[in-house]
Amino acid sequence: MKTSGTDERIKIAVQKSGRLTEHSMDLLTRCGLSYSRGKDRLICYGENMPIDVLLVRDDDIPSLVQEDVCDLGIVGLNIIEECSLAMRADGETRLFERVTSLDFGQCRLSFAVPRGTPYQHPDSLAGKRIATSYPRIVAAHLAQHGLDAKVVVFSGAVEIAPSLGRADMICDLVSSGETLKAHDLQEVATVLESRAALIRTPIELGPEKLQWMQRLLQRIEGVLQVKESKYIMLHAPRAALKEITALLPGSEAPTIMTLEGTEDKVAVHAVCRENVFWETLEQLKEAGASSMLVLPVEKMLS
Ligand code: PRT
Ligand code: ZN
Repeated sequence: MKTSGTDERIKIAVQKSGRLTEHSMDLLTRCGLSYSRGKDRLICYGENMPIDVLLVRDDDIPSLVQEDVCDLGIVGLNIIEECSLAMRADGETRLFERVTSLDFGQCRLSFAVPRGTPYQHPDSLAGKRIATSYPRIVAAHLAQHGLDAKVVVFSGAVEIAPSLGRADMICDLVSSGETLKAHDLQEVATVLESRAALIRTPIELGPEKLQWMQRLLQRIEGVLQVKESKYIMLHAPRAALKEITALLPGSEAPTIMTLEGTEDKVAVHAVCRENVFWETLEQLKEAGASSMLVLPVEKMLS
């Protein structure tokens, strides 16, 4: 069995400069990683963990992870899907793995046509010239529907293809929809919902590296859980306990403590794995809760 190189430091590929950069570095910082930047500014050296960050173009991340230059990578599902299709077409049998989805980089890969063009999905795709930076995803979508169309590859500025007369429609990433609007295009169907994800090499890791990898993954899960979580403390009449605990969003087994000097009142402490909104507090109050406190959770390890 091939195991990852002799270097015992974990390498993570992160986008150098773009939409995912700040979120990716923030995630690693929240996992406790402190780092210094190399002179070439292409590598961040972990100071308190054997983890280094390679700053690269997002399109290169899957192959760096696939080829074991990096052990982990943070990249959008759109790139993961396009690269996986390319690697499979090249006959790769063991592909990099997707470890977990992250909570940033949300967008969708959608078809769009010039405003006012009649369109019925998917039949209207037949015979069209479709401009995209995701030729394999589009080709797979066409094949899935048994349709034939011409895929025109654009590496950027896909939205200008119809006005240049290079394509009848496009397939591109959309988040707010403003870019499509500015180019008089209309979104008609979504091919892929995307967000950033963590991927790992298909190569087995040596024991030391594996241990650090597991530690880091556990911390990442912790960071993801914490972002939405709140710690809630309140007083409740014992008789209303069932109703009150049912109102706590996403909480398992709250701690119930008797309040000194009272028979009928208890203190309830719970971690809520969803945000606690004012509406929830108002419902809790109506159910009899009082002295409610909602606190942010800083770290969590299950
Ligand atoms: O230089 P490098 O190759 O690393 O960067 P890049 O220019 O290829 O990528 P970048 O930074 O633009 O995006 C990185 C990743 O962010 C993408 O692969 C997606 O996973 C994710 N993402 C999230 C987006 C968007 N939202 C997004 N809106 N990537 C691109 N866009 C573009 C889209 O292509 C279109 O041009 O934004 C425009 C549409 O945005 P709206 O808000 O007007 O709809
Ligand atoms: Zn890119």
